[in-house]
Amino acid sequence: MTPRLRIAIQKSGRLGEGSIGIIESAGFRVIKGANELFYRIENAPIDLLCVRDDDIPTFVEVGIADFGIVGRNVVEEHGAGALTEVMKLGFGRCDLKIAAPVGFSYAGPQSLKGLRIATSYANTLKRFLERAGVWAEIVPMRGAVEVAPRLKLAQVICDLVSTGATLEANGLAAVDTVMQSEAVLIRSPIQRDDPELTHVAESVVQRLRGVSASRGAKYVMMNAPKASLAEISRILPGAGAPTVTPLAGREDAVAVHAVCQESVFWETLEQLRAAGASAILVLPIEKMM
Ligand code: PRT
Ligand code: ZN
Repeated sequence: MTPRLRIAIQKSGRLGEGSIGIIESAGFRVIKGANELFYRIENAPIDLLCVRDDDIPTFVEVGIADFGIVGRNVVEEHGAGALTEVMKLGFGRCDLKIAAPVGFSYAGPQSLKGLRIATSYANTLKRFLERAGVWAEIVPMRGAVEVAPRLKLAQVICDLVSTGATLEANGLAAVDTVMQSEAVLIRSPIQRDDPELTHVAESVVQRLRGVSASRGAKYVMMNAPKASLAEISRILPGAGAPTVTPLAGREDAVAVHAVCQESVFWETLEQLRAAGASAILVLPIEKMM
């Protein structure tokens, strides 16, 4: 039987869809068969191992999976050890934050001294407190951390926050950030000695890099007075040197094309217009390598 590469992904939950989405955007066709543990990739020797997110670092570490897609927060809590973070994938963004009842006076980690802090991220919090040289009592919880202060289980919590709605609904406010997180691709320290698999692994990395680079990136075109080229380059978000080409019959103006790595907002277009640009087009980019 020809060997197949394995990528561990979250079975369901917040990262499940995004993980399958990015793999499909990379041109790998996912077949969800009757087997709930494995999904097959139809057009490459790859299987997706669908598990709980907390188990992904272990599976990748011991080489049961060659790659994993998981929140950086989960890797950090597990301990990165020999795992390599290959790249950020641009979805599942959230922050691990310290939050306290509204009105709590916080002047840095020192304010946590001697308090009880409820969290599902005991290891990560412990390292944060150690770095700050602060001792506090960590109260480990599996879930519903946000109710701990109301139940007098802890004065403060350390939990993931994305919109902040959960904190607000529980009368809490974020006071500090322990770490920023998003879905990342991790790679096993155990390389399988098979040239075909090495080739497939490289293709996975290259294609995912291309997909995450092209997401959010836009191709921007416009006509612009030669005199405002410098200003226009400055306004274009995350663009390298733009391509500048002559416009037929126009001495004073040029066509400007640029790939913008960051979001292009209406405000950006207004600024470009104010700088003299006209006929501005913003196009999506499908693939990038
Ligand atoms: O079953 P399994 O163990 O696989 O899943 P799980 O329940 O442990 O994890 P899941 O699916 O909830 O989250 C998976 C990953 O999504 C996390 O490890 C993070 O990397 C990422 N992520 C992104 C989040 C959030 N945003 C998030 N908001 N994970 C959890 N939350 C929770 C948070 O814990 C809090 O309860 O959402 C609530 C806060 O959200 P807001 O929007 O109110 O701020
Ligand atoms: Zn989990």
